[in-house]
Formats: sequence, C-alpha cells, structure tokens
Amino acid sequence: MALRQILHHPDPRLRVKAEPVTVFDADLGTLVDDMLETMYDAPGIGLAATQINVHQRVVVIDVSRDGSAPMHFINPRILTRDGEEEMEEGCLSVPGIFETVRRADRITLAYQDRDGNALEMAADGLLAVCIQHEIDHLDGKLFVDYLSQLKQSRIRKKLEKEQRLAG
Ligand code: GNR
Ligand code: NI
Repeated sequence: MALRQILHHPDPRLRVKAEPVTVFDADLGTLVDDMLETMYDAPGIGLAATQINVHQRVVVIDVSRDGSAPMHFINPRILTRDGEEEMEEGCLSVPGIFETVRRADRITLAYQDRDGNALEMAADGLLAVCIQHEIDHLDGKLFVDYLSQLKQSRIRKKLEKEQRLAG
C-alpha cells in the first residue's frame, strides 16, 4: 500500500470528469487500498480518486471515525434523493475551509464493488452527505461551488496565497 498526494483547489485537475471503471483487476484493488490508506492518514471520512489525480469513478468512505468501517464504491450512481439537510462540510482538497451546504438527506444508490458485483444501498445523514460530496468530485465539482461568488473568490485567494507561501 502507498500514500498518494492529494490535489488542492484551485488545481484544474480537480475539474476533470472521471471515467467509468470497466476493468476489475488487481490494480483496481491496489487503488482502493491506497485511497483508504491516504484517507485515514489525512485524516478524512471520504476520498474520491479525482483528488489523487486518478480520473476513474472510484470513491472510499469511512464515517465511523474509529477506522472500523471502510467502504468503497465503484461507478456510484444516485438513484433517488429525498429530504433536505444542511451540514457544515470540509474537503481535503480545500484545506481549512468549512462551510454549510444543503444536500439531500436520504439517497439510494447503485454501485459496484472491487470485484465488479452490482450492488444497491440506502444511506442517510452523514453517509448520504459524504456520498454526494464524493460523487461531485468525480464530476469535477467541489463543495465551494455551492457558495456565493464572493465567498468563492475569498477562498480561492486564501488558498492561492497559502500555496505561494508553502512554495
Ligand atoms: O473528511 C471529510 N469530511 C467531510 C465533512 C462533511 C462533509 C463531507 C466531508 S468529506 C471530507 C473528505 C473529502 O474531502 N472527501 O472528498
Ligand atoms: Ni472532498
């Protein structure tokens, strides 16, 4: 297993739309394992392949907070959305920024596992929010895109300045 580097906003590679996974081989398993290791190391509760510059539709999540419930979703697709929820979100690709976003509170989704098995599940609360946040990444979208233009431009300037100072 290996740690992968996480891209930071406003890197244009975060805007690339990921392609569906069609080959379920050992390399895919390694990608899932590396993503889980990178997510736990960060630490975060989710990671999309886009964030490590791999433009395939792969997501890992663990909302347990004690690292006891690793999940992975290949080619995830939301089937139904119900209710509304406002939650303060953060993102490993937008470090130090936390803002409230409104999303569906309950979803059902179709996805595949690392062996290619087709599965469906229902999710609510934090897990539902996290799945929507990660699928947005696969489509080149960030949570800051939901904020006002003023907030977006302040966030972009703050992160650009931090990256300049970090060299
Ligand atoms: O670690 C993360 N926490 C989080 C909190 C609220 C809503 C979404 C998230 S996902 C984020 C990790 C991340 O950037 N995933 O893409
Ligand atoms: Ni994120």
